[in-house]
Amino acid sequence: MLGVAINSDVINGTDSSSLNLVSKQFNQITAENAMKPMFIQPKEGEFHFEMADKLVEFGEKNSMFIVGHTLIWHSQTPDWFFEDEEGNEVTRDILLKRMESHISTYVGRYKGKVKGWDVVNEAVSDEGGLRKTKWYTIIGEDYIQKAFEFAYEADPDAELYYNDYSLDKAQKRNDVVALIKNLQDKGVKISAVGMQGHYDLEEPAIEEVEKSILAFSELGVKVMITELDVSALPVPENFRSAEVSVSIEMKEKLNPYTQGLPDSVQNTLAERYEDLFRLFVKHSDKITRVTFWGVNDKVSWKNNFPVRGRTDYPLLFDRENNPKKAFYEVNSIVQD
Ligand code: 9MR
Repeated sequence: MLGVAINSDVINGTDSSSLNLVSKQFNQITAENAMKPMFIQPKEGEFHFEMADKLVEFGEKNSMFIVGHTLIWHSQTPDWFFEDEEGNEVTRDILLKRMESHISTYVGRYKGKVKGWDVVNEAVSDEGGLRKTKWYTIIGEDYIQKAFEFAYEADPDAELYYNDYSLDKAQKRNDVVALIKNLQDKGVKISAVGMQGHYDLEEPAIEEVEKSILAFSELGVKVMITELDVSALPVPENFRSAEVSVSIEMKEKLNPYTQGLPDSVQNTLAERYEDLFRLFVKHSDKITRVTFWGVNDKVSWKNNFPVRGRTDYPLLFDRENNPKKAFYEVNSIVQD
C-alpha cells in the first residue's frame, strides 16, 4: 500500500487538485492533523467528527485503507484531559476513564471503517526510556497497555499500531523492542510498528533503517513507514530532533533553494528515494505500507521545521502537484 497524509484543505475539497491527485496515486490515507485529540474532543464530552467523517467517506468511496492518527499522544492533546475544573491534576482513575471514553467513543464510531489506529504515538523519549508525558506521570507506565486494550475492546478487528520517529537510532530501536515485548507478554494485541521516516539526504543510513525493520518484524509484528519525507535542505548543526531558532544570516544559508531546487539536488533526492524504496521492496514481506507525510512540497510541515519559513522539497510532488524525478524513481521501483 502507498499512502499519504492529507490536510484539512484536501479533506474539505478546497484543494481539489490535491484531492484529485490523492484519489489517483494513493490507496491509503491518514489525516495529517484533523483526527488528533485536540480536534476530535476539544472539550470533555464535545466530540467533533465532521472532518473525520469526511475523510472516512472519501476513503471509503475510493476503496482506500483508512488509518486513524492518533489516539494517545503528548502533543495536540487538550489540557482538560489531565486537569479538574480548578486546574489541578486528576487522579489515575479519572484519567483512565477519560482515556477509555475518548477511545471507545472514537474507535467505536469508525468500527470496521478505520482499519488501523495509531494507538500510542511517540511514547519513547529521545534520551531513552519512556517519555515523561502527563499520560505517564498520572497513570503510570501501564498507560500504553491500557490504551491498546481500550482500542481492542472498541474494535477487535482493527489493526493497532505503535508509532514513533527516529526508530533507526539504536537506543530508540531497543526501547521500542522492549516496549513491544512487554505488551506482547501481557497478551495485548499489537499489529505493527510505525516508523515515521522523517529523513534527510544523509541521515539515517539505510543499514540503520534496515536493522529496525528486522528487529521489529522479528517480534512477529508488521512494520509500516508511516510519515515519510526526505528534507532536501541543510540540517542545522547539532539539530536532528528539536525545533531551533537561528539568526537571519544563518537562515539564508539554511534556506538555499528559495528559487527552485537545482537539478543536482533533485537528482540526489531521487537517488535517496531510490535507496529507501529498494530497501522497502526488499522487505516487502514485512512492510505493509509506506505513507508520505503530505501530498506535495508546498504543504509539507518540513517548510517550517526545524527552522520556520524555509522552502523545502521533501515529497514526490512539487508545489503545483507535478511529479518530480523522485516520483518516477519510486514508481519504477514499486511497479517492478
Ligand atoms: O504535520 C503535522 C503538522 O502540521 C503539525 O503542526 C504538527 C504538530 O505537532 O504535527 C505534524 O505531524 C506530526 C505527526 O502528527 C506525528 N509525528 C511527527 C509529525 C511531524 O511533526
